Amino acid sequence: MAINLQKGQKIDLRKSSGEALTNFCVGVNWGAIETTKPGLFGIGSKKVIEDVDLDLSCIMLDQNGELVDWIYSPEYNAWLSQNKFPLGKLTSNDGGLRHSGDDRQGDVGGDDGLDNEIITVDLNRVSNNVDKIFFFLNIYLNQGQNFDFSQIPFAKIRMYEGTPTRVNSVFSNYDIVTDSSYRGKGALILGKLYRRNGEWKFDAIGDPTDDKLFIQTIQKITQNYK
Ligand SMILES: [Ca+2]
Ligand SMILES: [Ca+2]
Repeated sequence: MAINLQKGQKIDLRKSSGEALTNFCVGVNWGAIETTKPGLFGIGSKKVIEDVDLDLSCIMLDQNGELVDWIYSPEYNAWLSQNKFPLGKLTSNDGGLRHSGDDRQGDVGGDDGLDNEIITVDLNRVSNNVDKIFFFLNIYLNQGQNFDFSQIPFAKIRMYEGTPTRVNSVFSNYDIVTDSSYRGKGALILGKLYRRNGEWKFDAIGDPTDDKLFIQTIQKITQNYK
């Protein structure tokens, strides 16, 4: 049975068999905003699809809270380079975490049952100096767009065993849009994997923030969540 996570809930990464969960996917599933508008002269109606670009990222901190590695989209590298920030990449240096790539639209025509951005985790490969891995989500607004989490038809996070295109067994679910505290917010600190007494655990932080850029979310995490 999958665990339905509540904000702030801390869980052990143990399957019902008692075995440690070490290989899994952290996936976010969401929909594009679809509305029906009346046609010209009020004749008929037409469907308008507004793309929703969410970006799932993570950063790795050591025991002292220092940033040691990161995964975020390389799509922003030109801007990152201009502003002297580290460039985006989709794989951690130790190879323990891999991102499936940027989805800029969300599901059209309802939930397709698969996650749109996924970070595949192999905890056995994570470098010994990584003590915490924070996952976070940012809304990227294209020019002329203005919406927040409450307007996205659905947005859910889950941890599951499988691959980006195959879900074998869901370990935990976390429904974002039903939480009213996410109204008007553009970013969300989802949760962290952390080491405790030689085992990995997960804390579903679930804190929304006003950040417009993922760089701001990274700064917030490294300043306030060590
Ligand atoms: Ca995206
Ligand atoms: Ca989907």
